[in-house]
Amino acid sequence: MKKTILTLALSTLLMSQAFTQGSLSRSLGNLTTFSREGQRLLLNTDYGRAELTVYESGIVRVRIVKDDFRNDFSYAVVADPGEAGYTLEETQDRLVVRTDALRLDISRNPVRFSFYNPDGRLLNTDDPAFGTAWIGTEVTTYKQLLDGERFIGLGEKTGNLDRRGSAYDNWNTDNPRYGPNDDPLYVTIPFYIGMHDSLVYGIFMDNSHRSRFNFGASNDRFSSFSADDGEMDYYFMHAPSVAGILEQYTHLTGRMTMPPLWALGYQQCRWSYFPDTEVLNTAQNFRDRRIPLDVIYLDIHHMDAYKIFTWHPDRFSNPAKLLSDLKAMGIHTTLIVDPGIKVEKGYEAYEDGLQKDIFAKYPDGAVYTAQVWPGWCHFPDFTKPAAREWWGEKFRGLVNDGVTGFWNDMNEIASWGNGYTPHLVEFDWEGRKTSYREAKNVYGLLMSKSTYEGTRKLMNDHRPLILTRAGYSGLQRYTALWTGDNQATDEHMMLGCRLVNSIGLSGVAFTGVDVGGFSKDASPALFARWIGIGAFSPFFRSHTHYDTRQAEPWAYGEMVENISRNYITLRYKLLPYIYSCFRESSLNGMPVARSLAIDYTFDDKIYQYAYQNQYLFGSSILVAPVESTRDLVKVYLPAGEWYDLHSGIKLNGNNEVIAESPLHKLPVYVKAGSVIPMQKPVQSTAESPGGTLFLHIFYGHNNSSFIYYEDDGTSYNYEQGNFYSRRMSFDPDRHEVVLEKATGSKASQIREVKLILHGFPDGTRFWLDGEKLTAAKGLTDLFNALEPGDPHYLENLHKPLKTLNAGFALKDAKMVIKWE
Ligand code: NBV
Repeated sequence: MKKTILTLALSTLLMSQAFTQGSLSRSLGNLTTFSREGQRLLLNTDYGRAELTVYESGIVRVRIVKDDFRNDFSYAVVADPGEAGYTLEETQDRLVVRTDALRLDISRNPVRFSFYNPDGRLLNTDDPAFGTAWIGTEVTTYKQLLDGERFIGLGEKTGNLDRRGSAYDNWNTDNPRYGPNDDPLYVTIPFYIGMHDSLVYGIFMDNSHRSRFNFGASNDRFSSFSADDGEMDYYFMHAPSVAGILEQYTHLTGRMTMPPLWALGYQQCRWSYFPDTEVLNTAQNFRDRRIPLDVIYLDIHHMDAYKIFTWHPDRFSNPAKLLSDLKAMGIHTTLIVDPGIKVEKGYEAYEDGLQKDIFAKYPDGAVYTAQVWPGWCHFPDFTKPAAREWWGEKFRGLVNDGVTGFWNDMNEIASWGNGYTPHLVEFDWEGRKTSYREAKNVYGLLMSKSTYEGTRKLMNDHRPLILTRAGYSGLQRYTALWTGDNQATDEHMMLGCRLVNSIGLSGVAFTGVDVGGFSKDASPALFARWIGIGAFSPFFRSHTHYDTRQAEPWAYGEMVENISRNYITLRYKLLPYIYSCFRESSLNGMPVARSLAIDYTFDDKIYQYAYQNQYLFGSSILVAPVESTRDLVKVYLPAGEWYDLHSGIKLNGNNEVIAESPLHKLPVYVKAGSVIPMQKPVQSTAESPGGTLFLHIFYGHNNSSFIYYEDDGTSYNYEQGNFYSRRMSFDPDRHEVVLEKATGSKASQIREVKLILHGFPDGTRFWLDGEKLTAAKGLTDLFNALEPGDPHYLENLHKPLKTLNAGFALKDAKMVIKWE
């Protein structure tokens, strides 16, 4: 045994020497000197330098350069290092850094990093020969691949949930009609989570140059991450669970502010609804058909010659009137905004932008020009503070007209000629100056930031809906993200679930796809199925290309209209639950659509091809997406017990089940022991849901707790405590559901609570604070989402449910419901 270790150490040493002496690549070499400065440890090596910062006890930042460190600046990271204590031990062959949550070993000859948990179990270690190395300006960190190691995350990336065996490129790209394995797409989130041996860790490489992540593609030796230029700058995170890593990553890169409540309703889009009468007709159709709707989108045809911040004079001759008519119907309007500003004498944004010097330029001072929808355009340099201010202020007219949503498109930057932007175009980068090579991947992030900050201010601190196509780590602070130009195929619908889940694993909770598919015509079946899945997606919007068929929920015949109404209505009933999940995300970074890898990390089954698209919507609802062509599907129910939403039947977890999946029945399950708050259906969030909260309690053997949350839905006053929130927990041992004392300074809208009890044994009796609850007659299961819908659905629903109902007044003090 000893001999093997010795041989290994020797060969490592030889490898590292051969590497540094003869090859094109060069790594750090040996440690020469080091010093400790507060949270930082500075290392000088034969060929470079490293700076380690104990950011938090579970987070260490690693910076590595060949020459000197540059200004320490990031568009992604918003947290400063904390003051977590650590010890430094020096031995002959290594330095050892210890915090409460991890241990970092730094070998001296050569310098390599190995991370351990506090019990001394290996989390992650450099490839002994390569470590961090350069080929020209390209810098790469190589990590040893460990047995059974899996990788998840990296944001908007195609492929499998477990990314082992794949490699990816980060270079924000307008990739129209992308296929299910295409890469890169529109967004760069250079953050992933690795797991093995019941241990998890996260790595975020904060470098916006073109970068590559290799999870053991075509080799079984290392995983690696590299950037074309700049520093190796990565954050190593360790926590006991995936959720803990997400909390750490969103501590670093920020969390979302609460979106407006209306943005969680159903949203209708197409390229493009015009003229104004067509927009109103579409809206009226929703109301006439009793299909709930909160938002309608205006795509590029709303503009005059595609000039941003303008209205088409004939198609939209009185926009303020149109928007107020829509508002009166309870509908918000979202407008598309592209970054390209048309080069045209007399066009205000162009003249003013030139005069204020806000556009990106060539090194010789000429303004960069490329062609896109309006023809030749200039592009604001969003890395320049004055340009961001300028852009934000430009929305004044639109905000005055009543626009409340802003959809940032084409911000990769996309232009004709394959979106090719010459690398030499220069960007301000807060005064430091850089080229497009470094600025491209943050362009969408900063456009969204400018749009968010500008419109929020103009809307007197009411919440705008911001949506973007491109972005970089941290985008969740400003905007929702959709996955761009997908296709109307089953394959894409399933891919969309993986994309949304992966984006959720990367700090961005508010995300969704074009429901129905952007290019190609959806079949009626596909549209119906997709609406079902969309209802359980954080961002719920239908959208389609201009050359596709009519694509509103009623355009595919009566059956699809009914199914759509059913699922959209169910979405609205679930809003108290969904809104509470968004609040959770804004507090701790947990996504709303949760890959099963979050809660069932080491259950191999969830990574299988057949099950990898499944996810939890919030903490309690399991969704098993299925193609539109299948009436039966195999579903994997992870550990625990699960109620079939449709039949009410309780099933054992750790189990593969065959689920019926005709179009009106998306396989959806509720975790036993859950408490799910719901409301009565409404046609939009502008309509009051009344004062009754329907509290669904699903009997089970496990404890659970859920934090119910309300605020005014439109302002940021919740940041000053103006909200209403309370923990609701289920305890099967104590036979109790407890509504903890309410917190926050807002009064609840709820006057009365109705309990809808699922799966309690026959004859169970209930008490509220010692007083017996009587079962009210006539109230049926609120999951009955599908009232006016497909008759077959109704046949099957409820029958096996054991439902007891009782209503009682809500008070803010602690309330205890007991059963026997
Ligand atoms: O603005 C038109 C489209 C839009 O509908 C779509 O959602 C974006 O992803 N936009 C792309 C430009 C079209 C390029 C072909």
